[in-house]
Amino acid sequence: TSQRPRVFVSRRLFQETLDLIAQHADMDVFDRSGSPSSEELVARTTGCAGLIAQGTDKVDAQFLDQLPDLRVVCNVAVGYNNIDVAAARERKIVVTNTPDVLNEACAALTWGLILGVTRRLGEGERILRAGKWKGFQLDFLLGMDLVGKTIGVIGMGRIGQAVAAKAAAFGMRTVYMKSPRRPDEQIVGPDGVPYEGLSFEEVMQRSDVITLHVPLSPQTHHLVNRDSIRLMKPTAYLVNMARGPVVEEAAVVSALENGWIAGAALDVYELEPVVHPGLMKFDSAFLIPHLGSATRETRTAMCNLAARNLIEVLGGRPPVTAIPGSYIP
Ligand code: 8YV
Repeated sequence: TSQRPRVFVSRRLFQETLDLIAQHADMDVFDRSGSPSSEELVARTTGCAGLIAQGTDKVDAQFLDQLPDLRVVCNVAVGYNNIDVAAARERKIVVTNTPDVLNEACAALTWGLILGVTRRLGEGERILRAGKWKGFQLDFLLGMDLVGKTIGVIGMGRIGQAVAAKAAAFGMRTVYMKSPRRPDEQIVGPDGVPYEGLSFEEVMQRSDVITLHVPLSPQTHHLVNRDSIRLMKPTAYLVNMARGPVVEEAAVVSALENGWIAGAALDVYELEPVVHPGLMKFDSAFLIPHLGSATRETRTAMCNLAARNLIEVLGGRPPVTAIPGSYIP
């Protein structure tokens, strides 16, 4: 007799999020660790009006064609390169993401990556844990000062601006890549002073730290490649908190091998969870496993925002945070 919509939740969520969804829908939850295969994702979403998805669940035309009852897909991620937004729009399916709630967590850990690679934290910890520390030495594990240096933000959106907002606290000057779509836009820092907007090439050439915060799209795929990485100073560091394929990993390996750059700090990889074996060879690579938004507070907020989007759309109301270009009923 239940008229409640059915939904599939493709990963374990927090209990409070599940409780929220359960007030409004009958749900099936993928309750194992890991991810459902694409077959299982289709099978368990069949007959559902809603899907709570992860950034690694591929939601394309072929997937959607198998799910005629689907009305809304809610990504637990700000990135939505896993979703074919146009294909969803053609099928009148709403798609949502989780912007803003993760800005501070991602920005804070970007500074963690910057400090990690410029101050050689990974190397230091490995030496200490291996029992190889010989005691204080004036010339041991020397890094680079941030004060007085320039940080170059590629992708000055919500997360990029949250990163830039902390740069002055480290005594750094900020430059950023002007959006090719909005060349006249001025972006102002917390002190009311506009940051210096430059071309991609100028940012690569002038910065001591390059930090990437662009979405993955055909335009940004391998934006940092063999050619563009050669624009960087040999003393500069590359940081990627965006999406793996924005960087050609093989080019980073060559750059570390040949001393084209001083180091690289990566949170995301081209073929997660596979990491290019070449990167593992270099202490100048500081590598962490896709942890940008991974705090209890932020992940809870992301899951709850995805649930709110689901509930709003299934209740016949507009979503809270639709992906740009989404169908809106
Ligand atoms: C997601 C992320 O949790 O928000 C994003 O875009 O990269 C992460 O915070 C991850 O994509 C899994 O959905």
